[in-house]
Amino acid sequence: MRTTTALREQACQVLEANWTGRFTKPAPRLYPHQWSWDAAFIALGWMHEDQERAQQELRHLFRAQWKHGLVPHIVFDRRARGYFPGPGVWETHRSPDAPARIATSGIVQPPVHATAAWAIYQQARDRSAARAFLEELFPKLAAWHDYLFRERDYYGEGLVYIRHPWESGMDNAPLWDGIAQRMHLNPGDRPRYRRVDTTLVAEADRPTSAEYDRYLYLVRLFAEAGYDEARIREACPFLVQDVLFNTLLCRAEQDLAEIAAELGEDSEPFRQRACRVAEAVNRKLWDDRRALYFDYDLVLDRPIWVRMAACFTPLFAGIPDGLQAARLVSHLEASGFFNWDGSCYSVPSYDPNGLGFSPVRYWRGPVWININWLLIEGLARYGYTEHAAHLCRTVRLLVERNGFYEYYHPYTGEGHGSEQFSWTAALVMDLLARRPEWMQWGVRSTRRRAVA
Ligand code: 2M8
Repeated sequence: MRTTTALREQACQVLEANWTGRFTKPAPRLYPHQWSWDAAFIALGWMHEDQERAQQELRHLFRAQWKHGLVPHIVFDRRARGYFPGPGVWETHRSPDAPARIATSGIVQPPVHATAAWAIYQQARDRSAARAFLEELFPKLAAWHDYLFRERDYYGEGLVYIRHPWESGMDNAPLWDGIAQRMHLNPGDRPRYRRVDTTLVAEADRPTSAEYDRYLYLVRLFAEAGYDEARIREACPFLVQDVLFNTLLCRAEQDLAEIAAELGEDSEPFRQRACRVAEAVNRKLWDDRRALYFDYDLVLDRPIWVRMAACFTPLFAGIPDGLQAARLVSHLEASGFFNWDGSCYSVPSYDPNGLGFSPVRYWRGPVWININWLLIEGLARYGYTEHAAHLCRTVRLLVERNGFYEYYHPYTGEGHGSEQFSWTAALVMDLLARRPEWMQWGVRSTRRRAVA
């Protein structure tokens, strides 16, 4: 067992090693640029160690914001090499809204940024620097959320859609299998490319080539449409109202309302939007019979009944009422997602009993620390402290025994994907700082045994 101080120092070393002087890479070699939701999670770790770097992380990302508010999922670092697909594939110069001097992708990732900005402000030692940071970021965050509601909630339902699996952050989740099967690619539709990821980590850990063909097909469709949202909406075979994305947007609107109030601005519009999203998630994505939230496929006009750990995350934004929350927690315990007895490191990304579950392949089963962090905070929000503490201890065990990996085998705990992964380190730093009692090794669970 390592002391808390030693673990925190090791986590901090991961962030330090991935710090480029301008932003933090998600991983040393596999991800050499800046990613959008990674930046927010990474800032949540830096804020305990170095307030300036936490602020810098988000400033760097928002410098690449598009004119109409879109925050790109990747901000390319001109000095870095060895990532595919790079700027030449995205061709964002076809859009009048893309920044002229900064190379970016043309899709988004879940909006965790207002949540990170508000947390940084609350933790800040240098209050005046934090206030200046909030003042600078506030209009950019508002423009980001406005873009989402304007362009992605086209039907005014209170739910935004994503238009690429990468926009969910859960790239090859079984959620998208049905849509991928509907995307019949003719020989001419299959882009020619060479992947880099499978030269850096095990091929068995990563998405398949058939999945990559479809990711790139969609990217080409966006580029050919000049990134015009109306044209994309007409042609795109992938339009999904995702539970995780909308949950994080709902929470981000709540946090933006806090920021607005702190700055003396009108917070009401943000609060109202947060309530609208929460109501819409409950109205359209909640399945009362199955007691779970499900994504919705707008192209086929029907729910996607695939059970991911992300289906439980509305707890993070306070979306379910008390009864729904109790049913969600029962469901979590009764399924293979949550194990008091140590038979599985909780919580795997995908239902261990689901079709196509894999303990090692990317978003098809392994344990991801960011999803667990969201569940820990969500369970704590509703008073399920034993469950939250149990997850904290399993997170600690995973990193202590195996290091700061991108994801973990749910049965052996073995690390997969990239080592020295930034958001794993950052979120462990955050839990050690804010949830110290739950992160204590050896603290006896008040109920049954933690993973042993
Ligand atoms: C993964 O996604 C990228 C594409 O965006 C990739 O596989 O190349 C995902 O896990 C995503 O959620 C994450 O933000 C990104 C960087 O960590 O890697």
